Amino acid sequence: MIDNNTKNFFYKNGYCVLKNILTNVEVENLKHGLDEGLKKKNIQKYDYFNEDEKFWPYISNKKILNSLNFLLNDEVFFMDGGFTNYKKISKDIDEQKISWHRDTDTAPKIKGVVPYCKENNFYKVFTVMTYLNKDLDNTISLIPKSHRVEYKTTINNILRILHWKTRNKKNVSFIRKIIENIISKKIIIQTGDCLVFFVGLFHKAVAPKNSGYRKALITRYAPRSINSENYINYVLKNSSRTHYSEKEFLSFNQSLSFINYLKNKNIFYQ
Ligand SMILES: O=C(O)CCC(=O)C(=O)O
Ligand SMILES: [Fe+2]
Repeated sequence: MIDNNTKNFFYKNGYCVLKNILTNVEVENLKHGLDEGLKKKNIQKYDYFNEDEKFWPYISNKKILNSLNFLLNDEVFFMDGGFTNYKKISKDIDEQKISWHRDTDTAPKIKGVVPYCKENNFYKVFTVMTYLNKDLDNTISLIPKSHRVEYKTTINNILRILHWKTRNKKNVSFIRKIIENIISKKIIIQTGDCLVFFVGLFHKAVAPKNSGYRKALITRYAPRSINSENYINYVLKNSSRTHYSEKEFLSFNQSLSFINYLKNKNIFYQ
């Protein structure tokens, strides 16, 4: 399904797109599940997949798991994930208030540990994202190569910090636009396809041209390594996300059957 060129691109740039992972029917079912789940709770973002079996086959989707295993030359395990249903990200919010983030940003940086570690020059935990709207252009902005430790000392990173520091400063929006054009790349993800990226890669949502809710499934996987240990024991502990094997998590509805499901699919991290 994916070839060695894609693999090389992935290590070099920090991301790749897995084509044709979901059928139209699967997308529609997931979209329906997401709507129902969120309506019940009246929220826009939800982190507990355990409560809704409809998402379990997606988490253990063979095409995704095989692709990740091929990309990493290793076997991956499920780390965490959730779904979001953001109302139109307005152009105003996008251009003035948002700058790029890493998916490890919920935890404070620790030298040599987060978002890198002494053993690798990138953090070996991965985000898989898929969008469920057919009516929106699901655009995401990425900073290629920003997953690598060398990125810290580049001019590109200085420009990124400037962009971050000038959030909400209307009078420099022209300069911010120029920085965007220089350092980032916008890609549109088609429904049915999945974007995979290193959690250390800087990314940000881009306002769609048309309006609507932006429905996304975000899951994270990792092979067993010092980084996955750190991710579970440190990053997730410092974020609003909870690891599914924790005691607290087990008190949630359906958690035990979810864990058994993951064990059965050989993606339970223990
Ligand atoms: O919706 C998107 O495109 C990005 C979402 C994201 O990066 C996140 O929730 O961490
Ligand atoms: Fe993110």
